[in-house]
Amino acid sequence: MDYFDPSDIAEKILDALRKERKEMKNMNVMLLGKTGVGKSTLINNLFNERLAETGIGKPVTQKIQQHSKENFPLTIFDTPGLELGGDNAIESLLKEINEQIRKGIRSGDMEKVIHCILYCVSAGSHRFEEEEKKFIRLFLDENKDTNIPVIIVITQAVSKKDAKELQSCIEAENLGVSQIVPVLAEDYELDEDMVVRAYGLDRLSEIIYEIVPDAMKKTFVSVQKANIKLKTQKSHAIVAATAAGAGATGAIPIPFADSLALIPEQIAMLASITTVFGLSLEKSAIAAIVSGTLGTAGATVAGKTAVSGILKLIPGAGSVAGGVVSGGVAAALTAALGEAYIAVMVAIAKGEMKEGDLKTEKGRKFLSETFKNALKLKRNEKGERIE
Ligand SMILES: Nc1nc2c(ncn2[C@@H]2O[C@H](COP(=O)(O)OP(=O)(O)OP(=O)(O)O)[C@@H](O)[C@H]2O)c(=O)[nH]1
Ligand SMILES: [Mg+2]
Repeated sequence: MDYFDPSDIAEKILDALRKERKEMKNMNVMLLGKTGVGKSTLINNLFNERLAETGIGKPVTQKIQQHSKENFPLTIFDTPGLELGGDNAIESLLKEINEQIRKGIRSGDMEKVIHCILYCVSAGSHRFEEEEKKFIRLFLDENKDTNIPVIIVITQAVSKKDAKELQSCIEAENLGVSQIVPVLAEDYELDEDMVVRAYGLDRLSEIIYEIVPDAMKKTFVSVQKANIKLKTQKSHAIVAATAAGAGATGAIPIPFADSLALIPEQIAMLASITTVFGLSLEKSAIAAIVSGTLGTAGATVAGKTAVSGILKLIPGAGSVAGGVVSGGVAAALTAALGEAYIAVMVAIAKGEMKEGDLKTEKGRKFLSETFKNALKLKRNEKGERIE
C-alpha cells in the first residue's frame, strides 16, 4: 500500500475481527422461572442479538431449549413453560436441569459449562410463593458443589416499591444466591401518557460481569448491550495498552509525505474495540470511520496533507524529518485514533448514530471533530492525557 487507502485498512480490520470472533469463548446462560415472567424479554434486551426471537429454539431435553445464533458466542438454555405444579413436576424439572448442568461439567469443556443462572421471579406476583421457594431451595441444594452463580432477577418490576418488597421477602429466606436484582427490561406503558422507563439491566450486566469466570468476561462484555460503560472501560484499556506500546517501541515509521499506514497493533486495537462493542459493521462503514478520522484531519485528499495535517494538531509534535515520528507522537496518534473510534462505537451502541450516518456529511463531521479534538489533547509518552 503506497497511499492512504481506507478500504484496505478496513479489510485488515475485518480480518482481525474475524480472527477475534473465532477465538472468542462461548458463554452459556441458563434461564429459569415461571411462564410469562419475562425471561425472553429479559434476554432480548440484555444481549446484542434477540436470541429469543430465533424461534422456539432447539430442544435439548423435554423442557430445556437452546437459543443461539451463528457467529454469536452466547447460548441461552431456556426453560419455557416452567410451571411449578405439584411435587412430581418440580422433581422432574429439577432432574432435567441438573442433568443438563452436570453434562456440561462432565464434558470438561469450558465452553459447554453453564456459566451463570438467571432465576426470574416477577415483581407482579407480589410474593414469593411457597412452591417457588421450595424449588429454588432444592435447586440450590443440589447445585452447591457446582459453584455456578445464581442471580435472582425480579422481572417486570414496574413498581419499584413492589419489587423492593419482594426482594426483602426473598432476602429473608437466606437462600445463598449471588445477588437479587430488580429489573424492568422494557419500557412499560401504564396508560397513554404514562410510561415507566426500563431500568436495572445495566446493573444486572455489571453483576453478571463480576461473577462469571475470568475466561468469560471478554465474551460477556461483547455480547451484552445493557451496560455501555463496561464496553468503554474495556476499550479504553485496550487503547491505553496499544498507545503505551506504540510509545515504547519509539518511532512508528510512517513513510511520510505520501502515505499514512497503520501498524498491525493499531489495526488490532480497532478490531478489538469493535469486538468489545459486539457490532457487526460493514466494511464500508469501517472504511468511512477510517477516512472520516485519519483522512480528514487536515486534508481533503488523502496522502501528504493527511499526515502533516494530523501531526500539526498534536501538541509538541513539531516538524518531522526522516519519515519517522517519535514515541510520544506515535502514542498520541494511537490514543487519539482509539478514543475517536470508541466515541463512534458508543454513538452507534446508544442508537444516536446509525451505521449509514457514517457516510453522510453529519457523520463525517462528527468523526473528524472527534478525532481532531482527541489529537489536540496534551499527553505523556504513553499517550495518557495529562491535563
Ligand atoms: N413492558 C414490559 N413488558 C414486559 C417486560 N417483561 C415481560 N413483559 C411482557 O410480559 C409478557 C411475557 O414476557 P416473556 O418475555 O414472553 O416471558 P417468558 O418468561 O419468556 O415466558 P415463557 O417463555 O412463556 O415462559 C410479554 O407480553 C412481555 O411483553 C418488561 O420488562 N417490560
Ligand atoms: Mg420465553
